[in-house]
Amino acid sequence: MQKTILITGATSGFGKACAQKFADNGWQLILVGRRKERLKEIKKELSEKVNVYTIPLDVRIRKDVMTKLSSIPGELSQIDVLVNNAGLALGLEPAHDADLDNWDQMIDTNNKGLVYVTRAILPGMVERNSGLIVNIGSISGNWPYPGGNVYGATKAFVLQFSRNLRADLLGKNIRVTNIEPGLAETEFSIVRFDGDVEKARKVYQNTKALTAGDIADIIWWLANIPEHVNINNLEVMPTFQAWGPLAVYREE
Ligand code: NDP
Ligand code: 8X3
Repeated sequence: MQKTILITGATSGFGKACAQKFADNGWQLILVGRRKERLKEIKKELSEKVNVYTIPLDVRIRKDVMTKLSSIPGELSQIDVLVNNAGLALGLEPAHDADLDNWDQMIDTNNKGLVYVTRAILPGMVERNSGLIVNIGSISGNWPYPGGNVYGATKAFVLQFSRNLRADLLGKNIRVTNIEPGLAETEFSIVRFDGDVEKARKVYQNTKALTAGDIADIIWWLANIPEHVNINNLEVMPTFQAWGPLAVYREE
């Protein structure tokens, strides 16, 4: 039987690359994102290969998540893999200068949206006693950096939520993996810097960041390892990224 993957945040970056990877391998796709035009374009391209169902949806709106995800057509409703990827960072200001609306949006998307989608899809997986949930966390959930304040905290939540899902699902044939990417060139920094493409470009300048395809390849691998193997957590950085020393403030 043809397998089905549901990807949130499928209009760009990791999510879009993941849609392409699974379509190339014959999986049916359910693609979620806010930008309808992008969903339309991706559907047009990928439905030449596979069955594609798009859901224009803002994952922050609980009622819409529950309604739209419960009305997926029958032939697609048995979801084998859920990729909770929709998310964003907004701003890089220190906490005392940060915009509270940005904080709200990150928490609402990266955490509340992710748990709504999980809660909508998980009962079907439990009923079928089968499934894989891939949550997209971040190295920022493990390693603090200036300006990472709420964004990093939302990703620490994703890590702990993933582990707690594992605890709840013990005895069931359902796997949960938290992937924690480091520097990866997508639209992430353009969003973080409110559309400032030049500032975003500098983040990836003169280095070799991860690509969206690298993360899609990892998700494909996770979907294909034996069902009795659960990768709990997978932190992945570009070779050209590592930790610096701890910072020490010194008076002049
Ligand atoms: P992109 O900006 O390229 O993609 C983000 C995706 O999330 C878009 O498809 C966007 O779609 C979707 N999205 C954002 N808000 C919502 C919402 N409210 N409802 C539905 N969809 C939403 O960035 P990435 O591909 O890099 O990011 C994907 C995930 O990876 C995020 O969770 C990010 O935090 C995480 N990550 C990114 C890293 C990086 O360096 N790039 C590193 C570590 C983690 P639309 O706007 O159409 O709704
Ligand atoms: C994205 C990686 O280091 O910019 O989650 O926070 S980082």
